[in-house]
Amino acid sequence: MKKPIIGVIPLWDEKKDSIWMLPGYMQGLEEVGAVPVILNLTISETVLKQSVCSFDGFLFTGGHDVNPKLYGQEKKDYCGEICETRDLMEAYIFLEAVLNQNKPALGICRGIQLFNVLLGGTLYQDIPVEFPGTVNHVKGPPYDVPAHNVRLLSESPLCQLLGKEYLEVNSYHHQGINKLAKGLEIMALADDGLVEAVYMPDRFYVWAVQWHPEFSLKDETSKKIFSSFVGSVEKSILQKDYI
Ligand SMILES: [Mn+2]
Repeated sequence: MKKPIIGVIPLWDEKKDSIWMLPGYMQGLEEVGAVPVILNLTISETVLKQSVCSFDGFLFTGGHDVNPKLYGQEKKDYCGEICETRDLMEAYIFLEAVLNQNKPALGICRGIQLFNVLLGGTLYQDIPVEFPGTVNHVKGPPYDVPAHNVRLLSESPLCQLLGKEYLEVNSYHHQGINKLAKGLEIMALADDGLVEAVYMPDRFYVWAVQWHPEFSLKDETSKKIFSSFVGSVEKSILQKDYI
């Protein structure tokens, strides 16, 4: 069988005027049987339209803060840098590929925040300011070590996948979900109540996590998350072939 080809949203370095990529995203996908391809950072509708058709699934990577305008708020001083091109490009791909064509998608860090905003939810622009609590979500390097616990909701597909109720995760995010969007269901919560994983029950496969499995590829959990995504992409290809 042809390996699934996954479009990976590029990272953007404004200072270097460069797109770039963390190898963990690519390795994480490749190790479980996919062919990952870094997309161009573009808002060309022609290119995006063809990308949506050509790729079997999409990985929404970490990165810049989502523009608060998209959830009806002014950008506060403590909000981080934004990347308007990413906001536009990812909104297009999410709408066309995920919502209209039901293609599988995995969101990581910015990915979970973006999905929530595009579906009508809001974010904390800075967790330490707007949602201070007992859990440190903004842990510095090294990024592959656990930072805090999450509780997996027992009926959630993530809990079923991992077969446990508690998980230690890394944490390298200063924003997070405030108002949860309609259409998303919670799969994991931190001890302070912050949403750490979600999915869309009415889509073939849309999962997102607030932590970084791409930094912890040696963990079985991270491998299982990438594997469940790529497995669902394979299944979606088979289903289309039979229709
Ligand atoms: Mn966290």
